[in-house]
Amino acid sequence: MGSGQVTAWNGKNITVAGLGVSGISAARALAGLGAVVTVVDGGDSEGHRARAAELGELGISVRLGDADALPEGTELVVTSPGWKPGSPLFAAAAAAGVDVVGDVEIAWRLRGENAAPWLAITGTNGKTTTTQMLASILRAAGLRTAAVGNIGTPIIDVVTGADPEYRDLDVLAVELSSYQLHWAPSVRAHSAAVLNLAPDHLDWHGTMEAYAADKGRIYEGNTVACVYNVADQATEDLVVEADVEEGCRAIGFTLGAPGPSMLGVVDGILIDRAFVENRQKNAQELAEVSDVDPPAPHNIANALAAAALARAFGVPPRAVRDGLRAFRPDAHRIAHVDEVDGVTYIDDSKATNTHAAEASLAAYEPVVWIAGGLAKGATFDELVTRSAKRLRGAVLIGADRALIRDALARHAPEVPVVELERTDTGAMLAAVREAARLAEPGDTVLLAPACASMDMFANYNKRGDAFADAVRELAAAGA
Ligand code: UMA
Repeated sequence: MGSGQVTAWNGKNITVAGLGVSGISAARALAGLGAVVTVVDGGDSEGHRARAAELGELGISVRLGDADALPEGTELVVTSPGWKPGSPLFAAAAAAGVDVVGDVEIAWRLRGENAAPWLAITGTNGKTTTTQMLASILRAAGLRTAAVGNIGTPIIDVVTGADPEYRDLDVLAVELSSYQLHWAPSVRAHSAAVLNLAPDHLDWHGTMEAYAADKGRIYEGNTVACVYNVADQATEDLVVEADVEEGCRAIGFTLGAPGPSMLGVVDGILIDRAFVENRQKNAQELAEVSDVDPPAPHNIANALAAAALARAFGVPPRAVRDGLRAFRPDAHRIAHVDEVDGVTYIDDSKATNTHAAEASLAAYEPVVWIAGGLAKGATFDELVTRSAKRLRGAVLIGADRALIRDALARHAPEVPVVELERTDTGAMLAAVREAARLAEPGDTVLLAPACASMDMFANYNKRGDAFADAVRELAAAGA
């Protein structure tokens, strides 16, 4: 970081919104540069107080319990991604003529000279997996990298080198959520990908158009490649609308045979027709479909997007293959839990929206579907219509289960549905037992909730763990 950075922030009065992962890293970094930092947070739990005390020791003030008013003298608000644009704090900032930006914007502004370029990834589903695949490919090419952004170590800690593990990186694999993109107007990636676009987080963004526009921000100012999904026209539209650097190319990925300037699949081989000499005639083999774990269609698409970004960065074909082979998916993403009485139990707790749940349901038949939770403004008619013929039955849990029940009643009235009202810790075991009752040998019981988990669980990991525990209990009871 140059000395100009220190001067720019020294003595600046900054309000950080949110005392979570991103707020804490922003507050620490900015206070370290001499800014006068106040953190505000609507929560006031024991955890919040403990974190406030730690920041207090660094000279950072924290206001808990009331986060609506703008602290006196604020010159800039740095928000955590989860805060909705309509929050009263931002209205107060607008009224006072104070800018609001996010932690990713601060990370971009705090990058040192000769900073590592960003390869950025967004999309409704598959972001984390694709970002991790990309990091694995970059590592296989001998590059120093980290998977950051919406996952892992806060991005500010990585770019400032606050975490020594991340010093002297060659390139960053950056997962960006629509929230983070909304608050990051100056970020300019080397290359970026939008994997897919389906309704999600509409309670935060207000409309599908606003959500898409925020996702599309990722292409702004790209220098080498804008990677889009050939099967999802909306992602290509975002490329067309973006203002990119001269010479930046649009690169498609497809599960079919690739045209020129695309990556795709031919006879079980991942093929590059974008980053080759004479792309009209030539093609480069990258890897086999079986090198991708799991080799489900949506995951092959993720691998192609990761490969496209790596190739845009100049990574050789062999490193794409080696990186994909070395990659293992995280837990709770279509994880095989067990087989009990001839029925297979699959945990896709990560399917927190309808688009992800549909991709998951498409991989199994017949299936007993465990779904429900917080709908986040979604509707379920399309998902149910498209998946109805695969369903042996459905078990519904969580706060917004009635929305799914009504969609099933409208479009799949013949499918037996069990609704569980209980939300206590035993609820998942009850759901698994009901699913087992509906299932026949050869069926799959699939947890793909199409909803967020926070009405019943701390997060989707805990929901997946509860499912796996329940399946184990079921197996033990039958043994
Ligand atoms: N808070 C308020 N008022 C509000 C909203 C939140 O006071 O209106 C407070 C809460 O009391 C809490 C803090 O703000 O103390 C939390 O802020 P936050 O929700 O932005 O969460 P962080 O802990 O800072 O984590 C965020 C991302 N969370 C969200 O986008 C909701 C994390 O993504 C991300 O890993 C982290 O920054 C580091 O960058 C999680 C996520 O769920 C994984 N992301 C969404 C997704 O993937 O679907 C987008």
